[in-house]
Amino acid sequence: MAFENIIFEIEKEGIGVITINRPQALNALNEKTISELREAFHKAKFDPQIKVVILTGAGEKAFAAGADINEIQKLNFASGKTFSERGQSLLDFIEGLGKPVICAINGYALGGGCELAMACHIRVAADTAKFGQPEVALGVIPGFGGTQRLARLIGRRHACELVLTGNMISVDEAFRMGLVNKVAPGAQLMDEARKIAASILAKSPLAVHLALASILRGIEVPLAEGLKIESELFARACASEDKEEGTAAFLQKRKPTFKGK
Ligand code: CO8
Repeated sequence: MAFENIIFEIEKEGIGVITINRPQALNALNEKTISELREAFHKAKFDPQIKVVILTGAGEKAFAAGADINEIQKLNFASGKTFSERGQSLLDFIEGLGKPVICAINGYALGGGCELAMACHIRVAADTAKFGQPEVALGVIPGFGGTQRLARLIGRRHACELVLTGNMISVDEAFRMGLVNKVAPGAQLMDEARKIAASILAKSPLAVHLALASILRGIEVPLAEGLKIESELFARACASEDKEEGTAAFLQKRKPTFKGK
């Protein structure tokens, strides 16, 4: 597929890999890159060949060093609001893709880059990665969901420190805070992400889809409502061919062959 600022590939076994490819600008997210990411994730959502997406950055230095500061400099009240809303809607789309998205963070994940990583479902980071929300140093605030997702993900205490100081943290600190799931040596980062993808791909695609929906829908509502959502989705899983196959395979001591139905 012909993109200028990203690479979109479909690997064997149902993995779509989207790579932000502006290493000369540390993969900063300009308008064009945001549009291309939107298009690629749209294709990934509706391509039945793709069951899991891995999102990463080109080069060894950065996953994404934020929104493009050249563009931020030109924003005023109205265009700033539109820019923020466009970024937020891309990240909402990724979070609600309906398929697992694994973020392989190969270097700096700053500002919009950290926000993009947070919209993914699982984050694996290179041991050289650095994280931060440095927007206040530029006189702005996180605008792609950072003030919201960060506090939900790692709690108000750590979120306030990161957003208010704008300081960068190491991957070890990010792991301790719960911002990343796993840390791997840089050279093994993609293999680690593929390992997680393979583990998901071996399971029922329908159950994975329903489980993800249950987590994402349930987290924003009171527990009692979340439990209702879970029961409904559990019932849907119980009525599926995958549940027949999964339980039969277990009882017959064989590997299941799931159809995603
Ligand atoms: N935007 C544009 N260009 C960038 C960005 C960026 N975010 N980050 C790096 N670059 C460019 C540099 O300008 C430089 O370009 P050139 O070679 O042409 O001079 C090139 O990438 C390499 O960068 P450095 O020379 O700076 O590399 P260093 O290794 O010295 O430093 C850093 C690496 C520490 C990552 C440094 O580049 C840096 O601090 N970058 C900016 C990080 C930042 O502040 N990010 C937050 C941006 S704001 C944001 O993301 C807001 C999101 C929500 C927006 C909502 C708006 C309404």
